[in-house]
Amino acid sequence: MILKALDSLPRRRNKLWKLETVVDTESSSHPLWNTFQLDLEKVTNLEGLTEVRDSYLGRQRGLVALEMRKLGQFPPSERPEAGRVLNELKNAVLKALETRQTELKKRRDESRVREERIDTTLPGYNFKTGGIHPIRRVWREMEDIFVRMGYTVVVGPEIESDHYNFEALNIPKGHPARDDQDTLYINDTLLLRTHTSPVQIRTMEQHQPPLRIIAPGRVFRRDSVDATHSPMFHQMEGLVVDEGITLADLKGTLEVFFRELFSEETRVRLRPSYFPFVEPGAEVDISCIFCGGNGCRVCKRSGWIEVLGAGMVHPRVFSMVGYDSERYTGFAWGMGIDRIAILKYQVDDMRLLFENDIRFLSQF
Ligand code: 2NL
Repeated sequence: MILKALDSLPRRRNKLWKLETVVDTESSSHPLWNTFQLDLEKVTNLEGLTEVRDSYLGRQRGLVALEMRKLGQFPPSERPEAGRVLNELKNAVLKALETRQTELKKRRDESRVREERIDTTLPGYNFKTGGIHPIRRVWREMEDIFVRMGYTVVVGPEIESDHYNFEALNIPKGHPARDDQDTLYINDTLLLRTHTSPVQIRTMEQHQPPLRIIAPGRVFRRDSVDATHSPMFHQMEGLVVDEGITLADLKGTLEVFFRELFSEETRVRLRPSYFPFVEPGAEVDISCIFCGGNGCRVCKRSGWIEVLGAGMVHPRVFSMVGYDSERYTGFAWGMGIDRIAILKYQVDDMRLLFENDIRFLSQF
């Protein structure tokens, strides 16, 4: 193998010719050499190369082997020379095949690298991520506002006793609120809580005033499902107990809360109402968050939207948890988280909140 002096070679795009092209391969003067070279030139892949190798170097039918067998027909004086030429042919063929094989392998590897290359600049797969359910979003926002005002979040069991759900809240046996029609009973004494008030009762039993707590959670009623009812919904109750707490504290607290939740313009009004566990009791309205109080479809032209029930804790409730009702007063309220979510996102059917249809949920 002879390498030509590099500077004697033609240049192409400032690059040297590939070394293979300047290798002065072994050659042969045998007539088969030319046909072999022509065959070799036609080869474009490794499979084709194997065919050419077999047809020339195959032990039985290979053209070189056939020539070897013909050696005996030469006159003895010419045999050594004919043998040498044939050997030279065989070596040249071997060498050329080897060179071509190296080239073809390299070409195959290069094209595989090209074809199988991974384009790391392509954008990734766009997979769907979960979102926060609208009820949970509102729940968190409401919690955040009260926590910033110094409240503590308390939780308790969803399965309650008759005592904590009703008795301790001044709802005696025979009271309409205890009706089997409304409450999901498990047995004579156990039931699914109908509000989160029992959590507040339990907290009062374990902590002395002053107390500032909110109790969010799932509550259950024996209701059929329709656009405005669900047997399971979410409630948040609040309770403040200290010396000198008045109804004005309740109103001020709710004003701060709703101005934070909706807008600075929101007004709050209390209308007298009745709940067994408060006295006095009130229904609380806010000025319509859609029309600002001018009257629209949502507030049914009244300018007000009812959002919760509240009142001053009944002295009997305090006595039952062992608080001195002469020394302490407190306010309490309860509101539906689902109802606030429906208002805030203008959902017209409560069932959307519980069906978990991805077309609905993915909008949040
Ligand atoms: C409503 C009414 C209300 C309370 C809940 C309460 C809790 C204790 C003591 C006194 Cl421990 N009251 N909670 C008070 C008034 C109303 O909820 O309509 N909620 C959706």
